[in-house]
Amino acid sequence: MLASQMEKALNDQLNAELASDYLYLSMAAYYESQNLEGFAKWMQLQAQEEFAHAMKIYTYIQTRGGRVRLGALEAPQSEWDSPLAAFSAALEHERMITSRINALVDMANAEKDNATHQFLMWFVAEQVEEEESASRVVERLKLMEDAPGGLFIMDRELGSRVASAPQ
Ligand code: OFO
Repeated sequence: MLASQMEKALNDQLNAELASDYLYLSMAAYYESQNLEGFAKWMQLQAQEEFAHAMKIYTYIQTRGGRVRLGALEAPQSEWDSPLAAFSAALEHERMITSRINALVDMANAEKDNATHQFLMWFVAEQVEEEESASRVVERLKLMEDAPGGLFIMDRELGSRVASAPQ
């Protein structure tokens, strides 16, 4: 059985993952508007991953006899100054999610909730990947800021992303 404080915090994280889904879908739409379809596809797949993260938490709350309660989602930002600005915002967002996950781990430890601690370890590892993949794109975009041709090469590369297998 989940302690009520933990249940509430996991529901909040479920909401944050759905907000991530919504944000990345908004970024996908922004890249579509810039005719960067590869970037848009990357963001659409990222949005799908975020939905899968949300469902992982949904299932865990249910499995532990908790109650899922969905909260409101704010409208995400829809415009950015440049392709780099949007990806930098994605990286910042992932850093924020990482700190949320770390706070959840601290709470699970404080409550001696070993099952939730173990559950969250998947998210700890996932956040390393999430930050690394966003950061790699940001760094490359910075390098090619004065060479717009590079943007189209990157667009092709990002468009080759494939959906990751459900975990
Ligand atoms: Fe769910 O990892 Fe991104 O936000």
